[in-house]
Amino acid sequence: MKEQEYPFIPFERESFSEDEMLKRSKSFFEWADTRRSVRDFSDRPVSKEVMENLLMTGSTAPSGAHKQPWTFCLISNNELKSRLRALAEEEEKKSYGGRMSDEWIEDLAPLGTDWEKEFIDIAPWIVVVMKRPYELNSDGTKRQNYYVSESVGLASGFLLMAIHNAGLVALTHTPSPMNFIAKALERPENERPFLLIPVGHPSANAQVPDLSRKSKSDVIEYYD
Ligand code: IYR
Repeated sequence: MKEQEYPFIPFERESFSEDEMLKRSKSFFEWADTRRSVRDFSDRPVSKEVMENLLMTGSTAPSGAHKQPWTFCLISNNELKSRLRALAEEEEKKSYGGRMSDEWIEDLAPLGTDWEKEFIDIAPWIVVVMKRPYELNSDGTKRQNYYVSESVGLASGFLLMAIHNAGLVALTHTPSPMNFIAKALERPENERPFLLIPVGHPSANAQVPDLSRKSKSDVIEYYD
């Protein structure tokens, strides 16, 4: 290794035989493939400690210059949830009522979505993922973050997998436009809403659309 100005530490990892690797990669894929976006939530509680573990897993994601340009707003307050729901529905009514193109509405038809966002009231937790394009120094100056959407997308992906691993369900909801969320949560000027994610248990009779995922040949291009 090159001489480093900053400290480095030895890298530790688990290592597996080819056979173990094959088994582990296959079973992890099969498990990941059982994750579904769920819209029918139960109000069954989930502890704050569980939620903190999930969010800290999200926060292990790689990020541009290791800036970790995210904040997870962890909401359980019922009054605030209802307010967010009302505001989201106000926007969604406009979106479904004409702001989205016919093609978009047609593409969403198999998902069974509409402007109603009951899950924001029902799910025990709402996570609002905020992205931070820059940091605010104490003297009021700004310090840039990098690849912010990529970084926050990765953190959100890690979070979704952690939620799945805990046997819980989530929905990556994107009310659009989302500016109302930053306002309702009184977030600082360097934060922008990225995703609103209800987290909890599914309702007893939850259903999901009968969708299939793209195959290997659809998503992989080989350059051997
Ligand atoms: N934001 C709307 C519409 C919507 C858009 C996409 I792309 C989806 O995959 C699902 C919904 C909503 O949340 O209903």
